[in-house]
Amino acid sequence: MNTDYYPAEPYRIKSVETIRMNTREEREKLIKEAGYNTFLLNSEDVYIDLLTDSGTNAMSDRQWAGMMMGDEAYAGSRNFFHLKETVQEIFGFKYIVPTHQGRGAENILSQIAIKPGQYVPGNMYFTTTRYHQERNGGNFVDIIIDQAHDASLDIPFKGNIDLSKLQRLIDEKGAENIAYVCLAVTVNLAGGQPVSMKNMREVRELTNKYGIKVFYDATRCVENAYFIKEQEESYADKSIKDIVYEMFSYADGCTMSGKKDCLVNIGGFLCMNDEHLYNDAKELVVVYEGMPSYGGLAGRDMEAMAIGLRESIQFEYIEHRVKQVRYLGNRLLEVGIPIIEPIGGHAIFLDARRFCSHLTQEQFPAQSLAATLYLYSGVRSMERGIISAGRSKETGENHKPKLETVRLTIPRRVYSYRQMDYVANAVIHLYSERDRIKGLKFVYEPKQLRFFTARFEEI
Ligand code: PM9
Repeated sequence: MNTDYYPAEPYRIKSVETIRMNTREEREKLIKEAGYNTFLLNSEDVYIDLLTDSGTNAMSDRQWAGMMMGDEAYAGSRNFFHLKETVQEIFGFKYIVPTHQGRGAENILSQIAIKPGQYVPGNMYFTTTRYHQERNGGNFVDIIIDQAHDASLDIPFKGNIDLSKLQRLIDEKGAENIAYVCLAVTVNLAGGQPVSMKNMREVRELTNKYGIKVFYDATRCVENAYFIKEQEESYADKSIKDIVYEMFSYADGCTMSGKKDCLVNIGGFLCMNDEHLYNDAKELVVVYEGMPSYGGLAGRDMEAMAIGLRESIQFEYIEHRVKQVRYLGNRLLEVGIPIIEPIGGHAIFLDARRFCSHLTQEQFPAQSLAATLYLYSGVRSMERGIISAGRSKETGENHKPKLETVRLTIPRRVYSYRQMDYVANAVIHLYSERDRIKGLKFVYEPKQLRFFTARFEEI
């Protein structure tokens, strides 16, 4: 792999948004007021915003032009048909139900495809996905390969499903008690790690034997396709479009947060091939989102999503995207900063266990590291560790994930390499003073998805 090659931006900039750096004294006050939770900071108080790559994309001139072509009819908008044709062509599914964002699709899928008490195996959990599965009586079971939980292990396709874990679950619980396999491409909380085509094919073969459905979380599927092209034998000469198509040929459907790989600021959808499931989904989409031809979105948003999806499968775009993330990661690795390896598709994950080795996991090292990075530099990041993992629905105890990380998430087409340098220098400086990072405790703990709104104070 040639990691030293960082392509220049395959776009030029015609609209800019000014960002401002505040003082350390101001930030000290602001992060305290925000309860040491970076989600509770105002965006205007942030210099470089790496909280998330969700909905933070810069849209192209063509997407903005498409916004002006919005057909805002209540039913049967032409933009829906454009989106439907685009998704059918790129993913190959028969049916598509638009939703306001990814979790809208997860809500509907979980309700129509899970019977209370059933198991939902997946390649590591995602917060909103698992929440909807559990809310509908499902039991999430992590069947990702063990190596995915080891931050420093540098092996390809660390998002793969462990087929023996899946087989064991089928043998122990019975195929009829498995709602479906939820396969995320890429795996966000494992560090944006991809799944190989071989693994997707094998999961399909195994589930076919038992008649078990497979739904993909397609959120970052184009990034996954890039890794397949770069690292999997026999895919080097295939187009990203062909790789994406083959990936989804091994699935029965998918949920999609368009806010990531569809290059938009809002939107999502649910896809499937099964007509009965589609009819069930249509009945629910009118309850939670809107007509099946808009699903909580304006016509213009569906148009921007259709155009963005096509742009995201352009090789020049996705190569630059993945390499820019890799640039930041390699700057940190060069000087020995502990991060999840290999570098994934959408973010760099600082390994807070090693970064803050003076703190225990119960002292919330990743939460504190994210807050302190903001204090030092105005860079906003996000905790992805014990706080995000939440509590077990059975025991009420904290889930204690092996990966205790801070995510520096790179928005698409937004920041320059020079801004990545600023971030790298800030992290390197903080690393040299890491023993000053203090532990935190809850002062407010929400019952669900607590990372969004929890508040903390220093121990
Ligand atoms: N991901 C992220 O920042 C935004 C919510 S958490 C701050 O990573 C996957 C793999 C996601 C995801 C959102 C969703 C939900 C599903 N699957 O945010 O509802 O990364 O569009 O999508 C976020 P929505």
